[in-house]
Amino acid sequence: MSKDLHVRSTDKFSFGLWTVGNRGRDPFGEAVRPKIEVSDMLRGLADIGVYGVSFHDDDLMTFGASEPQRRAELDAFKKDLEATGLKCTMATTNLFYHPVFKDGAFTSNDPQVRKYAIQKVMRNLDVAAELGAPVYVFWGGREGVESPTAKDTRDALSRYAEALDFLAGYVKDKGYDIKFALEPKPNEPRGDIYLPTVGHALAFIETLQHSEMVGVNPEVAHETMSGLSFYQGVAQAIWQGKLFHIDLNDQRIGRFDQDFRFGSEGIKDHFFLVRLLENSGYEGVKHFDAHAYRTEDVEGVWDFARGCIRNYLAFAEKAREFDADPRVAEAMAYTGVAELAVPTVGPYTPEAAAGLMAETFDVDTLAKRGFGIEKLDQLAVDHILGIA
Ligand code: GCO
Ligand code: MN
Ligand code: MN
Repeated sequence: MSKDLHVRSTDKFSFGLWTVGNRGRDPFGEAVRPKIEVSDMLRGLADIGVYGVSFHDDDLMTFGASEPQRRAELDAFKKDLEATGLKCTMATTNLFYHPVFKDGAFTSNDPQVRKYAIQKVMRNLDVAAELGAPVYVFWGGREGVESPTAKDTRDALSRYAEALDFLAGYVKDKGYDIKFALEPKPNEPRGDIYLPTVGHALAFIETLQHSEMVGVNPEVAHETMSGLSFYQGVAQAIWQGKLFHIDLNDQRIGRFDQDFRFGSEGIKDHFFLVRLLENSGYEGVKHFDAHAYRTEDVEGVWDFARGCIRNYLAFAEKAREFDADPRVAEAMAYTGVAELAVPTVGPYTPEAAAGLMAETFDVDTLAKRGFGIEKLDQLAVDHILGIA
């Protein structure tokens, strides 16, 4: 019989409306399942222990609708949130679907499109504030090029930064309690997307006027598409105090953006990722940005959503068992994990420099040390496989 795993009160799981709402459309084929009404989605999510939901402006309010219609759609959503007890944990803008964004939004060559994009975000920031969303995500799927001749990348990045500075100014001016999280992706839909990886985004953020209110929203699939270690990207974001949100899903390396159920592919990677999130004190939501296989009907969508949560909880449990295993503590001590937490030489002073110069190192003896990492890593594998 399958083991029961329970959502803990500290588990803040969230789903985008577009994830369970995904109808299985792809570049080669039509929708394969019916639309799930937002109210049914929220009820279904609440039933499986979800804490919050996120939305694009157009998921909630019909694109181009009149003010009264937008208001009615928003009010209906607020009612559903209240009825289910779900929080609105993140908001974002659809700056990719409408043909107007075919050459980009903040980085379109057309200044009118750029202005329109910024205005679209401002309108949805008002909605985000009304719904109490603490994080606003920027995923620039159309910000990029196929041909490098089409844009000077330096100009594009300047316009990107200008838009974010302007929008941060708007949030501050309005007194909204909202932080921004940039979501990197290397390609798809554009041939090349600006800010392709967590590293690019972290460096770019430092150039922004209000960099303190801007962090990252890394996604498993996106770093994996780049052939990078998602774990290392997330760990560096945490180290820099910039992990404001996270998109959890799964992906095989070297493929198109697959958005698989969390924990269904990269088992070892996900074990270490969940252990990192659990042990680092990350307090943000655990946001699933994935969708069910195209083979699924609505029932399969809920199997998918339950699977995301179940896998996270399973990895969290495995990580706790791993960390509580005395053999792991012993192996870690042998490997010297804690030794790396000790400063090497401390801050520079002329005395410290002189002291270091006076030391001698027995390089041959140092070189003989084995670090015992095979043993340590195998313990992790044993725990993951349930044979520890
Ligand atoms: C993708 C992205 C999107 C964004 C979403 C929120 O590859 O399509 O992951 O799902 O996360 O638009 O900004
Ligand atoms: Mn994605
Ligand atoms: Mn995403």
